[in-house]
Amino acid sequence: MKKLYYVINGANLNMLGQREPEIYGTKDYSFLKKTVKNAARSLGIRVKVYQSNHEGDLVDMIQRAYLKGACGIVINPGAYTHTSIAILDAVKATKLPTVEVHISDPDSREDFRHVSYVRLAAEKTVSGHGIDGYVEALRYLAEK
Ligand code: CA2
Repeated sequence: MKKLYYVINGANLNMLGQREPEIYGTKDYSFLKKTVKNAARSLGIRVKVYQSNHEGDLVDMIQRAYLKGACGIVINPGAYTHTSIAILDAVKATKLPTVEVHISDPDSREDFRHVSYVRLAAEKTVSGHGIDGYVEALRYLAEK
């Protein structure tokens, strides 16, 4: 049975490609999904790709990754990165290897984006590599 990984995206990532292309690029969320699924196929793993604008739904999905026996999580919580202790606690509770991904590089943007709660539970952070950052994160987890 192929190993399963969860790729979880938070607030506003469904809007990719529709606004602020200078920050987030021109590719839309369906391209992101397709890219992640193609990468999973070539890495020989299974992925569940999920997006929600609601913090509690993201917590539910992190818990589900654990309950379904996933081997790791790739997560871009969107702006919840900078605010959500609930997401941090959920990731910590799963004890699953987790990679934090950001399409942009939040550390070179506004000060309020410099704090990341989820980073405290993440093994690795990939920032500023666009959608390719998700592939990098999945490859890291799959090759562990
Ligand atoms: O760079 C990232 O991936 C972020 O997690 C994206 C978040 C932002 O709040 C974080 O600081 C960094 C924003 C999600 C995307 O928001 C969009 C809004 C309008 C159009 C396109 C994307």
